[in-house]
Amino acid sequence: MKTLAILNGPNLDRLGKREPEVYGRATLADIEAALRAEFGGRVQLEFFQSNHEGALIDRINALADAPDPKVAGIVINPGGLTHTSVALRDSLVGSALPVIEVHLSNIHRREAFRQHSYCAGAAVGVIAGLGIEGYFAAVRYFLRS
Ligand code: DHK
Repeated sequence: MKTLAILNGPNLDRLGKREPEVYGRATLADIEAALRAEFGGRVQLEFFQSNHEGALIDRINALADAPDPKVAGIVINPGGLTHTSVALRDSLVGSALPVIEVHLSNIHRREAFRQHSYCAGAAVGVIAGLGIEGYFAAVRYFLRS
């Protein structure tokens, strides 16, 4: 069975409470439960959330250095680090693992500063604006690829 890492960055621990009109009412625990319910028998899902850039980078580097079989892919919502972090991008590129970047909101309809993603260049694909469906679509992609 494949293993996928589902990584979430800063402030995504407050999903459900934080700007629900933008990010929805589902909590991160709700998303994890829904993904496990949908895909549990078909793929092993490893969830990790941190508000700290370095902790995310440490996790990605550990995934990259893990003995084979490594995770089959990374689904990451980098939160605000999307728009700021060269270091996170470098870690994703350096991992040589396939990455899908997910955003709950459509970052391209929002403030100008959200319309550039440092991480997108490290990703095979980017999903934005589909709410929690974006995580489902990303996992489905890895299951089929
Ligand atoms: C989540 C965040 O926390 C923001 O900083 C990004 C992203 C957008 C999202 O839509 O999931 O700009």
